[in-house]
Parts: sequence; structure tokens; C-alpha cells
Amino acid sequence: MQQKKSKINFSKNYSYYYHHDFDGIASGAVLLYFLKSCGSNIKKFKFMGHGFSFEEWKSLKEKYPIIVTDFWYHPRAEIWFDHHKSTFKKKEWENNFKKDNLHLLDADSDSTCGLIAKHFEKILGIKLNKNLKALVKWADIIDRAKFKSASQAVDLNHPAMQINVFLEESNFGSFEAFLINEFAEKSLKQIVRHPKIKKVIRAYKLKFDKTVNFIKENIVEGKVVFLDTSPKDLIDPRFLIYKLYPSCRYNVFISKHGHSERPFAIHVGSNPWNRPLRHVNIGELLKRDFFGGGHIFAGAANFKTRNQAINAAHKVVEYLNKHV
Ligand SMILES: [Mn+2]
Repeated sequence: MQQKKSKINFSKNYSYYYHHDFDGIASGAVLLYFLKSCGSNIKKFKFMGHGFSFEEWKSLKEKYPIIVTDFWYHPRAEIWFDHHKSTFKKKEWENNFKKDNLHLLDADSDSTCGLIAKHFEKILGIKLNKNLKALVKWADIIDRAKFKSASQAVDLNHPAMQINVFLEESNFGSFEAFLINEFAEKSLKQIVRHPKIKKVIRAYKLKFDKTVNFIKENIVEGKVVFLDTSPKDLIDPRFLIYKLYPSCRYNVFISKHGHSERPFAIHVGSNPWNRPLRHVNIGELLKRDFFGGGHIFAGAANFKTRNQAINAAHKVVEYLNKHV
């Protein structure tokens, strides 16, 4: 065991770049647990949300060595873990990539968090605690949408689902850093008692009802459903769509996020409870045609204008209709 440990020389401090979702912060919590066990730490947290540009990514500058998880490969990342097939934004990066103890891609892993947990438990001989084990279990479910039903996917009873909603509805960077630190110390049930989370969940429930009405009035029905939610402030509609239209195979919807350079996003996913018979690799499709990304079952791409997003969405809908 001692010999195994000496294989890894972690830096003293890191800057952590993570995908802004449940898997991203769960990956951070699990990684931080292992780092702390080895006398190392994360000093800076930065999430990668919608509309982040490749130019910014290429010219990343940091005081501390960089960790990236669940997001685009970066050649200067000292630690990098991902499970997105479309992670390499340059062919050259893909060609030069060599996996080692601190750089791993496993597209078969349900979550990046689970990949990190399994890897370092083995390499370092350190077991996760109970709280983090629960976190990994839910990252695997949430990131691959492995819910038992569409109803379970929109049910907010479990605290993990509340945290997922909290992340989708907010971007309190500094609070997320706090959360990532809390996950090893507290249960999910204790964590969601925080007033900041409770407040977001209360507001979400109102938007939930508003969204149901908007979907019913505006959706374009079919085997591939289409919805443009960008004019409204609504909740992520994907699972509600599967609940309300169980016979659809794919859903394509447009959303608008803040005032970034490319605020319009198209989101594409296949129905987990009614998968297409001729399934398209959605992440690859969006990467190839629109510089987006994702994995086989779901992906997204960002655009400057609403018209660009609508045009792209129509092309995707047309293509998917041939692969239902
Ligand atoms: Mn993930």
C-alpha cells in the first residue's frame, strides 16, 4: 500500500474547473476527499457553464495547477477525468493524449464522479465515507438519467434531486465551493436544509407549474418533439416532456442562459423510457455540426442568436426524425 501511494505526487494546491452540474460538484467533492487525505487541497473553484468559449479555454491561465473534471480535455490540466466521448476539442489533443494515474477518460462510466472514486480507491487504497458513497450513487443516476420513470425524474422528494435542481436553477460560485467542501462532512439530507437551497427549491416549484402549462401550449409534437423555451424563464423541461409525451423518442429544446456571448443553447436528448430504435450519437452529432458536445444520449450546443439556435434545432429535428 505504501508503495502504491508514492506513485502519485499531488501538488500542494489546485484550481478546480468543473462542469456545472451534479456530476461536476460531486466529482469535486470526491476528488477533494482524496486530495486532502494526501495532504493536498483545492484553493480555487471555477465552474464551466453554458456559453463558455473555446478561445477562453485554450488560453486558460491559473496561479495553481489545474484540475478539470467532467469537462473538455485540457492539455495543461495536471489532473483530468472525464466520461464524455466528445471531450477532445482538438484532434491534436486527442492524438497526443496518454492516460495515466491522473488523466483518465472512460466513456462507459455513468459519471465522472464514479470514475474518480473507483480509480483513487484502488490506486490510493483509501475508501470513501458513507456521505460520499451516496453522492456517487446519485451522480451515476442523475448524470445518465437512470431514473426508474419520468415521474421519478421530476420528483423532488430525495435531497439529491433537490441539489440537482438547485444547480440547474442557480450559479452561486462561492456557495458551490462551500457545498463541495460539505459533501464529505454531511449527509445530503442535512445539506439541503440550508436556507439558500430551500429558497431556490420553493421558487422552482412555482416555475414547475408554469412550465407544465407552457409545454402543453407550445410543444411541436411527434416522435421528435420540439420546444423553444427561450422567451420564458422556465425550468428544464426535458423530463416533464417525457412524462407528458411518453411516446416521443427524442426531444429538442432551446433555452436562453443569461448574457454570455452565446446565450442560446439547443439541448438534445433521447427518451430514456422509450429509446429510439436507430439511436444517434447525440454528442457526436452536435460536436460535428455545431461545435457542441455531450454523450450518446444527450448533448448541447450554444449560439449567439435565437435565429441561429432555431435553424440548428430544425436541422437536428429533421435528422433525428430519420433515426427514430
Ligand atoms: Mn458527467
